[in-house]
Amino acid sequence: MTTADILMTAPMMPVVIEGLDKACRLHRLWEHEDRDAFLREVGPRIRGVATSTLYGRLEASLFDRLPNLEIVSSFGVGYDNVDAVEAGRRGIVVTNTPGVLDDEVADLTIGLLLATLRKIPQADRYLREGRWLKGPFPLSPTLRERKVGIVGLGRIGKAIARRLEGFGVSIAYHGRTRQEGVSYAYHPSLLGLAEASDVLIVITPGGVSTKHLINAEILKALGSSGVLINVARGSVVDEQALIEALKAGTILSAGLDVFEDEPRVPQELIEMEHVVLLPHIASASVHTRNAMAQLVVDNLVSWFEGRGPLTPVLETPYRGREA
Ligand code: NAP
Ligand code: 8YV
Repeated sequence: MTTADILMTAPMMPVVIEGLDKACRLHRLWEHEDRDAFLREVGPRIRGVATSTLYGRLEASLFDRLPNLEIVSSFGVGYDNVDAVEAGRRGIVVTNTPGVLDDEVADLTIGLLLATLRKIPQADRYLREGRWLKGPFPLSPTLRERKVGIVGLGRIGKAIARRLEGFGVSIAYHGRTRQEGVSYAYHPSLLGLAEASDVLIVITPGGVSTKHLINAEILKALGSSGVLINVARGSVVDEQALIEALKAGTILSAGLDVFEDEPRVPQELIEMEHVVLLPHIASASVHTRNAMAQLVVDNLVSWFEGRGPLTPVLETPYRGREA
């Protein structure tokens, strides 16, 4: 138990609430009608924030209200919900939840890829609607002999690639740097990877540096038998360009777990039969979400016990601190 005051901006999983209730003094911002007055009162005492990618962006203006803030512990490996550069400028550490979700997200990605190619949700609808009684489900495209390109061969990208090896497909990747210790073909240009692939799996971080990386030109290069799988962030794909490409047959189909304006999904995508759409569930099993939640707690506890953060993000590396 530490004496630290921690602010939670919106209700998180029970593992986080119960863990922080035990470990420190937890303040629940959402329970206060007059949040402004509440922040005026407790803001100067707050030393830690627990937040989640589920709640949209944690505005840097909140930092102004918390002058003694030391650490932001964010739920999710992606942390485009927190202005980590501004946090770093102010000496605030940001932590995320890497590693504990790699296998879950990779499993779901393979499931989404197969569902998209073999039209599994469409076939399920076909049976339920009684259409099988009138004739067999039409033959589908295949994963056989496909060339898969992974955009972002990081922790999760590598877990996806390892699974794909078992499917006997060719695997290549693009990122800003060549990865050590892998034998997959490296494409320094995304356009080059798209031209060489007929499946693109996108698993980069979100944020400004990857905004609309997948645009009309990349989709054209992927080609008319090409399939796009996006499990990264909606912002990485130009959604309007994707809709146009799907309508025009510039690419064959898409499997999407993430969207530009979640939870709103363009009606044009919803009405398309040749796409598979998921409500951002890649890490969403009880097992994995609990592991992520525990890491949110563990980062705060470790920090306030003077052991430093467990998983600080790149923009706020831990360089030790005064006891
Ligand atoms: P990671 O280990 O940091 O890997 C990210 C990879 O993306 C790196 O290989 C990096 O390589 C590459 N990358 C970064 N910026 C790039 C750019 N501008 N162009 C091309 N490649 C770029 O992260 P991770 O743990 O694998 O997670 C990746 C992302 O997946 C998260 O940030 C999150 O957005 C997303 N995600 C989504 C879900 C979901 O529920 N759908 C779940 C978990 C994660 P270089 O630095 O060499 O470019
Ligand atoms: C979660 C994610 O769905 O970790 C990420 O970056 O996108 C997912 O694991 C998300 O963090 C829920 O808050």
